[in-house]
Amino acid sequence: MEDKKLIFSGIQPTGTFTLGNYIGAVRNWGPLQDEYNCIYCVVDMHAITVRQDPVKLRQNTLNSYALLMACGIDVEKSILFIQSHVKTHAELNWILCCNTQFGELSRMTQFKDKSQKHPDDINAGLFTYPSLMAADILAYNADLVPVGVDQKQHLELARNIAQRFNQRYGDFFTVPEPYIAEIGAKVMSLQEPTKKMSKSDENPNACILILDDKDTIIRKCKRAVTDSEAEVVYREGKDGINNLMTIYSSVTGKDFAAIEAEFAGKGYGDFKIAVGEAVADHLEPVRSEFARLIQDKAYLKECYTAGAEKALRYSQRVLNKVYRKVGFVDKG
Ligand code: ATP
Ligand code: LTN
Repeated sequence: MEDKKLIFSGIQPTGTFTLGNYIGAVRNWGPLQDEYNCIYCVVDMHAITVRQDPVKLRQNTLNSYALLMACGIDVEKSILFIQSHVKTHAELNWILCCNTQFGELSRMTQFKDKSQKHPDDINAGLFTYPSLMAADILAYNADLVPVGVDQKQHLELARNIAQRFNQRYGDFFTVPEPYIAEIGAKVMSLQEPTKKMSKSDENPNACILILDDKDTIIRKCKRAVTDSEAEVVYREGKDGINNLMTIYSSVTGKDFAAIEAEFAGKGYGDFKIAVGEAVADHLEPVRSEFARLIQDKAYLKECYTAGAEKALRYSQRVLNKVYRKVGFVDKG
């Protein structure tokens, strides 16, 4: 276990995962398990930086945990847990907040976007969200963080926080690297293909959810906004088609040249149906595995309890050293 590099990533339980979450992040997490030591987390503490209905949050958190398993995370190989079960994250967050600058947090585009979306609740947690994310990662001294491209700025800040701490208190934290897929790091909205596909989009046709049934997926693909041409080619300015080609490529493994050849002389209608079918077929095993897992609440509880214990053991050792470094008195 010791020589392999360590991977950490997390996902918010703010709803069912979209195809964007899946292609950009979660689907890559399973295959990493053999090469790396992996720690994955459902970040419920991050989710409450925007208002959540408590009943739904609990349900979404359990669903997200089961979904991660259904997407290929094996609890025998990886540590999989729920963030609020492991107190070291909040404790390290405080130390890191004291090493994060107001100016740095003010520049975060996610903070600006979410403040604009929820002008009546620009809370301190939303502002310090990136410090908690840094705590998630640094509590395990992770080397690599697999995320979609939208999280790059947060990761850059986590690196700055780690470097600043190391300068102030002596080398300690590993400075984490982002790990971003070449294709599909930013899946776009089906309705506004210049915007990222997001769980919290109000237009249900804008995103494919990974638990959507086949008909729904095909219907959403058919309605996807494209352009007024009729050529399935990957080219600047064809945002809608580029996005559908990216999706199709991600689920079939075909490259853009092969896709262009396959649909030469055919219209967008045929292409959209093919994309919908390929996505639905690809997601079918995830859907059925999720349906099986979510029935067995006792088993899920066993898994997340064991995951939290392992995560705590690991991160407590790191936190103890941090406390010593900053000058807190040993509890003994
Ligand atoms: P919300 O809409 O609630 O802000 P979200 O859909 O952006 O949520 P997160 O939980 O914030 O999802 O992100 C989980 C992971 O999925 C992150 O690694 C993020 O980079 C990735 N991700 C999210 N949306 C996309 C997308 N459209 N394309 C590629 N990756 C994405
Ligand atoms: N901010 C991330 C979720 C997240 C995360 C993390 C990702 C919280 N903590 C640690 C990687 C590593 C997002 O996806 N919005």
